[in-house]
Amino acid sequence: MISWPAPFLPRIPGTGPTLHLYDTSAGQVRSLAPAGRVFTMYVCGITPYDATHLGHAATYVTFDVIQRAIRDAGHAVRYVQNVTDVDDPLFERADRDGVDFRDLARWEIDLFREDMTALAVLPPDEYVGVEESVPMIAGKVLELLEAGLAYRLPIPGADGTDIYLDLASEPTFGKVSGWSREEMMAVYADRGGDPDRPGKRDAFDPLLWRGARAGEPAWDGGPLGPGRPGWHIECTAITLEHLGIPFDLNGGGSDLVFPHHEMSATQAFGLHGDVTFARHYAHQAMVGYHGAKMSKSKGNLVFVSALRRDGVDPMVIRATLLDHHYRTDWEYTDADLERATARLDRWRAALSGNAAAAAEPLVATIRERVCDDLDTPGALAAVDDWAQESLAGKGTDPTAAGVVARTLDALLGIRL
Ligand code: 5CA
Ligand code: ZN
Repeated sequence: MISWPAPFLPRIPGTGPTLHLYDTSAGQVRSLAPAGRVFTMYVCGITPYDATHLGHAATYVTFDVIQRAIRDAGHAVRYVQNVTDVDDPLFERADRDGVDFRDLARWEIDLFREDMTALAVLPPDEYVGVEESVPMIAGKVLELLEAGLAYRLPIPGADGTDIYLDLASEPTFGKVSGWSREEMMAVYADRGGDPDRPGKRDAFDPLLWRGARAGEPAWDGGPLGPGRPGWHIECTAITLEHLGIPFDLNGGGSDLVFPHHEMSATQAFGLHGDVTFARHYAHQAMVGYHGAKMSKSKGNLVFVSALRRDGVDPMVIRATLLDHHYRTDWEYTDADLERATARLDRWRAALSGNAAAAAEPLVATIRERVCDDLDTPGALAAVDDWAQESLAGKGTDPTAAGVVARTLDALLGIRL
């Protein structure tokens, strides 16, 4: 499917350093550069049954800053993102509202595109829906079945079968999260797993193909029978098809570490025989609101589109997100927006003076802060210092403002 328009990426003097980023799988900060000619990244996309909230926006802005840092270091980037437009929550919401699930998905994807455009997020090179990929994904499930790595289970009370991956045949299971089985079990059912399904060989075996049920949308699965893909196999298959493995960076919110990214990698081993799926895993911490993780199922949401409708400058939203380190959970309050609004006002004032403090040290500090595990709050604080100095009349450089404005745009995605 089409993604959204790419914002202009201004050129700035020099080249940035190598990005250092925490790798969830290694449990430490590691340098991140393309293993091949082009940096390859896959970030898990939305399930389009509701509008983009600040938690989603935090995730996509974080990976946007990563992409900008990789480009600033002189590398080309190839970026793939999926859309989970075939899944239970989408069908349930569509049923509740009496609309076709395809219409609901189309509206929400359109809104997401608008939000991403307003937030100046660089679009993926390939934006891939599940519905348009069902035959390809079904082909991968069939491969696993024919290789003896998956098994069928009868659907209780109906014809047909579901298909599960046999984790006993997957030696890499557990390597992405590094979690114990107890830690996995504590979240598995909440995150879409079905540990108690009778007949499963292992409680964690992931669903690869859900056979058709009455009242549920289903697609032709050829030898698999009618049905639809499970959640994790969609990201494995789309990655294999559109990016290839191993690839440089797999990302999403921290709620995807287990089971989603664990299973995505495990299934790829079964299909490709390569022990490495992604070379590096990064995860955005959870953004909360009113005491809980912002989530569509809980309904405690602050929508990007609602803020925009209320007249909030999308750059204020972006600056709010960047003022929180990506690895720290945080809770949104209205004070966040007020702080960011005042901050961008000061920056604009400093940028519109006749002379400002020198740009080069600030450009170097922003690069250094961003490349130190994405210390975006530190980068914003450095801009504050520069603005304060400039507004105090200490700067004498008439060209600095232009360089600083282009740097804020290129590295942080903040257009003023
Ligand atoms: N379609 C799947 C991924 S394949 C999915 O998780 N969709 S989602 O709509 O629920 O979330 C979209 C992205 O936002 C995911 O990367 C998810 O990890 C991230 N996300 C969801 N809620 C939050 C939150 N409260 N804070 C930060 N990131 C979040
Ligand atoms: Zn995914």
